[in-house]
Amino acid sequence: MTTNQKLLNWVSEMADMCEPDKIYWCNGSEEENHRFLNEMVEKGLAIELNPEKKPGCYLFRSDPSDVARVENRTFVASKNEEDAGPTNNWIDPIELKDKMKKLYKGCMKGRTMYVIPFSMGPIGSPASKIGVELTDSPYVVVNMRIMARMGKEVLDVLGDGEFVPCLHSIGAPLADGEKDSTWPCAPIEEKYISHFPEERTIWSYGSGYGGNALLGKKCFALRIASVQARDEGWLAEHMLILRITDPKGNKKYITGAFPSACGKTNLSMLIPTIPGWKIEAIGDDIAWMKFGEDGRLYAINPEAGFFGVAPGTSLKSNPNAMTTIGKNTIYTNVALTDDGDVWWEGIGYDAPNHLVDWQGNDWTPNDGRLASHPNARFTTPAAQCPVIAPEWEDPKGVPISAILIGGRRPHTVPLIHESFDWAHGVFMGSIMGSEITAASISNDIGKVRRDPFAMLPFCGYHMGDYLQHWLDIEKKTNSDKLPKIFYVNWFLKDENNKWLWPGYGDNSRVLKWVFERTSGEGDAVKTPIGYMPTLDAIDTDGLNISESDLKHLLSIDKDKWLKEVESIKEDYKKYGDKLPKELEKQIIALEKRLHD
Ligand code: O2Y
Ligand code: MN
Repeated sequence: MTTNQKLLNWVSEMADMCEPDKIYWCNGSEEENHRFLNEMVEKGLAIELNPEKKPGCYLFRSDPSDVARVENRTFVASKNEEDAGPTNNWIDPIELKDKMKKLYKGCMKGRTMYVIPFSMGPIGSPASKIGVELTDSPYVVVNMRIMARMGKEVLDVLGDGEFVPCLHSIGAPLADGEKDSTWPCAPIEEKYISHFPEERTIWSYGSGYGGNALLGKKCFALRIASVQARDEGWLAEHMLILRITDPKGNKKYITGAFPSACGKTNLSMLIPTIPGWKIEAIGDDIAWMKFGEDGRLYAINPEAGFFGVAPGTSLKSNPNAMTTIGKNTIYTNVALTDDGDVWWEGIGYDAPNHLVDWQGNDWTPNDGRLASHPNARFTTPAAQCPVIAPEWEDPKGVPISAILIGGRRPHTVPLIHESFDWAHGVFMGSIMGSEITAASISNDIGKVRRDPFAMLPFCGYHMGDYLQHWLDIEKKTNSDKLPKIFYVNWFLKDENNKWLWPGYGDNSRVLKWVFERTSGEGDAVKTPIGYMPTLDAIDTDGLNISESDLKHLLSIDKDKWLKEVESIKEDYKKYGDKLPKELEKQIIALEKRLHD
């Protein structure tokens, strides 16, 4: 097992508090995985899909109250409130631990406590970090096995070293003889997804779903890792990583930060529409970037799988994802067909006449209800992706030439612009975001929710300090070694609310310009907001797009940008004294350039 005394002590202390019936150390083997899956099928917690349609695949249905990350129950409990900043929920760590210890007391009665040693990043890579998750959910175990490297090999590499302790309970103890439900969890007001950044510890209680429960992902690889990255001089980011190859065989690596649900998974594995170009995936959600000896930033994907949104995934939007999820995949909250396959809205073909919906009820097409939950997920091994880059597990990581940032902006922000330099790129990252469309926040419809580097829900410390950390990265190397930063916007609309850019595989046309710019090529004009491609610099061969639409995509409206400046100034107020001075200078300089 292990001789790591700190780990043994912690497991025994947590077991004393949670009082599980049994403790099981996961070895990560195939046999163990099948055993857990079969047990869950036998207990009615999971459904094995038809092996002729979806070999090695299982369907789970969550409780309707436990279907997504819960930002309002996610806490950053730093010692000082100021260190968490205005965009995180803060509770004093002593008070929070007291509260949670009461909930944890006896919370695993009638259940097994699984010990999951896991590595974020390839096992043994100097860029990787180890965590140990304790959980009473076998669903979490089988998902963690896909999303991270887990088991005995990790314990061997850990030795007596440091690990991030991650405690998780679904918060549903079982009394003697009590029948279990199919997705036990605690009520919303008892859910806590808590981070203790100084201690590098995670405590999660009450939810079994996704980012709340698979603690290697958002909790460790972003919230805790962002604090480690700040202290150790690197970047833990909410970014995809892709490899792009030109027709001559030259390769470059690009990362991209986009807010949740902006198509990172699709972009990371897209099939280019321009002949001879190739895109291969390295990661679809998280990038850890550290300096190599040559002064360049190298990225690893700390994850081993994709936890993607099923609805909307189709042969049109993402054929490579559709192939990836054809086997050995865990589906959560999608609909079940009568022949043991899955279906969801936006899968690209009509629903059959009968389905069982995500809540286990009969469903027919004219019911007027969704058959799958909008946040239904697939958990699938990255290694199965037909376009996974061969070096996706290289322990050194891959050298990054360009960083993309972006969001959903139907107006104002052009298809692409490039920063003048690193500091200007950080400014662009600080102002990115999406226009608000959701009816639940209807007062804000049309306003921009700024989400710096897509990290607002995932940064484990003050966002003002985070932006300063990005600015400080420049001082660690020569500026010509740093990636170039580009702001992309696939979501521009015309006055009739029609998309101006086709998106999907045609986004490769924009990536081609990025590739060229990082090679000292690609025509550009200097504008007040950055460098923009000339009209003929974007390859539109074979694309049916009017010149006026292209002009709209590649131009800026100064009046709209002056309004944007006002909205940025307003947004910046929330950082108070922590707004980096450099960003104050950048907004003044942008305003001046717009007036010149
Ligand atoms: O709802 C959840 O628990 C999952 S959220 C998620 C999953 C995969 C990748 N990104 C995200 C996100 O919210 O950014
Ligand atoms: Mn994400």
